[in-house]
Amino acid sequence: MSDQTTYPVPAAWAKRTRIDEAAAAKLYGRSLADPGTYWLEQARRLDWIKRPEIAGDWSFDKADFHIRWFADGKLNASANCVDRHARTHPDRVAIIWEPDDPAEPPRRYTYAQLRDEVCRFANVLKAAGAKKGDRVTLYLPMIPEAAFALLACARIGAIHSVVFAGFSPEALAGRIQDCDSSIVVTADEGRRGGKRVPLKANVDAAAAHAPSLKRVIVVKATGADVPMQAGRDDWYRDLAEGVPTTCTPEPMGAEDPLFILYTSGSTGKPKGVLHSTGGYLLWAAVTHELVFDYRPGQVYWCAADIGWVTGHSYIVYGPLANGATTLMYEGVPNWPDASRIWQVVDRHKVEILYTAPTALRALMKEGDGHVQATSRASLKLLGTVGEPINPEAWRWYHEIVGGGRCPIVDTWWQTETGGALISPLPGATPLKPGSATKPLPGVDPQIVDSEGIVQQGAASGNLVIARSWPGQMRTVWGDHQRFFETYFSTFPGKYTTGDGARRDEDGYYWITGRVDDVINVSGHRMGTAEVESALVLHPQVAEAAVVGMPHDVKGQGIYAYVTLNANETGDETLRKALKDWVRREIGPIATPDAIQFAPGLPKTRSGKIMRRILRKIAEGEVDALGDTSTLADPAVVDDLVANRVG
Ligand code: 6R9
Repeated sequence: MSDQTTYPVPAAWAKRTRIDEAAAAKLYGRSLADPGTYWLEQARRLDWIKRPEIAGDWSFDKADFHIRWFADGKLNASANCVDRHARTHPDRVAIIWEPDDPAEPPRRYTYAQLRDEVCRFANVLKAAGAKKGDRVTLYLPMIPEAAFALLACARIGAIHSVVFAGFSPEALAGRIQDCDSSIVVTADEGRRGGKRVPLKANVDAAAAHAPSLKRVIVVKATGADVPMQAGRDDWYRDLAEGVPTTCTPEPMGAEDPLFILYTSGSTGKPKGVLHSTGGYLLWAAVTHELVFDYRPGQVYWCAADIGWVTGHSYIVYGPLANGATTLMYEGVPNWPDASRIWQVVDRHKVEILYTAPTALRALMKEGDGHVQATSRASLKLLGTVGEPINPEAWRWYHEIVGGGRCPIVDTWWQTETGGALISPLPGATPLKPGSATKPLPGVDPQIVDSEGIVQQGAASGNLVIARSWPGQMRTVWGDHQRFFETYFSTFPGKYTTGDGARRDEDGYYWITGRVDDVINVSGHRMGTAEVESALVLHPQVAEAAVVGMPHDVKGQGIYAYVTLNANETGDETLRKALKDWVRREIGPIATPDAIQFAPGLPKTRSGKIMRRILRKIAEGEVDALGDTSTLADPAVVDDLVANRVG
């Protein structure tokens, strides 16, 4: 798994870097030795309405559990991402938008134009009744309006909750209801890889299960004919007509919520991860500059979707807070063909590219020709996020894509962390393929064993973070108890990441994957319980157990064991019906890759499913099932092994 080759900082980078290895070590040391001074100093990069005088104020202990950063400060996130740059550099391009179809022209928005668009959108939301603290759900494709809508919410102090446009009406309805949101912003349709996604129709279907929903604002994206419900639905274009392009930013406390983003956990119901205004924005901005060594004028492209945290922090908030030129791409990496990413790089002279290992593996399979047909001479730095990158994909990215001259920043983080926590600094950190390398300033990771004992030196175990950092999530929406229980009760006094990791003799971290019942499918988190709940809703299904299986493009695939009701038989037709069912219930990313019909599941005498065994079978490691003697009926295992799908 681990590649022992170390890649030194390339000479060209060593020459131009603002932070070399010694400086990085010093910065890191200072951030932990005197966090108060360090963070108040860092906070100066933001424009505050009232500058904070206190930095961190937190305790992870049960008795006094609280997390606050810059609590006496006041600011507005959209003013930081838009207005201050529109004042100093009105004509600098803020957003380059590359459409799905390469035959269409890209669009560009300067900071001055972005300010106008965000203000207009903010005024439309206000007129629709959105106020400070209200939740606004955004269910949008990757169009510029998605960025405007996020920033418009931030401007008026409304809390945005973005729901990935690939999620089903059921998933959307659950997320609208959970945060009691009355406004949804959507589009007629989305476009991805030449295909249409019926977003407005999905909202209509969701509305039946989401009584809190009162207003639907529809952006015209494809011009499709969609039914509009009088009194509930309006075209954004109509509402925006004649609306002023100025809107005073709402003064927000640093601890006021900026957004909610739902993510899968190890239990059935997705959690509404809540982020703060000040700490989150600062973390996104600081890490965007450090990790990507961002310099004004560079074209930077994070090829994620705004529906995921990576899109929030590294398409919108981080880069725009830094006055960057951020590229937003509507489509998919391999359409019309496997050259598209590299063509976009050439077209816009992208210098920094940030994408996911799964996309790289998919493109790698198509052969080097698609890459070599393009120049990519503009590229200076490459990044990855979402899952561990296998050394083979790392080397391909480095040699074939980057021509050996671009460092790769492998950034480890989570929806909960707000931004990168473990990552190389491109001008400072020698790289080891597959390792996210070292913690960023302010981040204090530890490896603990199952008892919570802190391991020193080279070690493996559970990855925890021993102190708070500004970008940390503040609560689970509507369930503060769940927040504490999920993240701070397993190893008291520490933030539990849910990931396993190894630290090598050089202090480099190697993330080994989730230690809980979460599967990482193409860099997206799927709770096994969520897929199981969807399966058992099917009238023919009695019971289901879902585990991860190795998948050469997705990283992990979804393997479902399904027990049918008595008198039902599992055949190909039902298998397909169940896959479609889950796809409809949750969304395409949750579609099982393999379904095995199982007359029984391996259970302990107390009725607990032994997932360890199911995982081994799904992985094909049928000779290493371990101790099965505690099972209520050890014979079920033989059947499972004999009928393995693979
Ligand atoms: C940003 C994001 C978080 C989980 C995380 C871990 C995995 C993310 C990684 C990585 C190894 C990396 N993960 N980045 N594993 N190396 N560079 O992906 O957030 O969707 O919440 O997923 O993804 O397992 O715990 P999120």
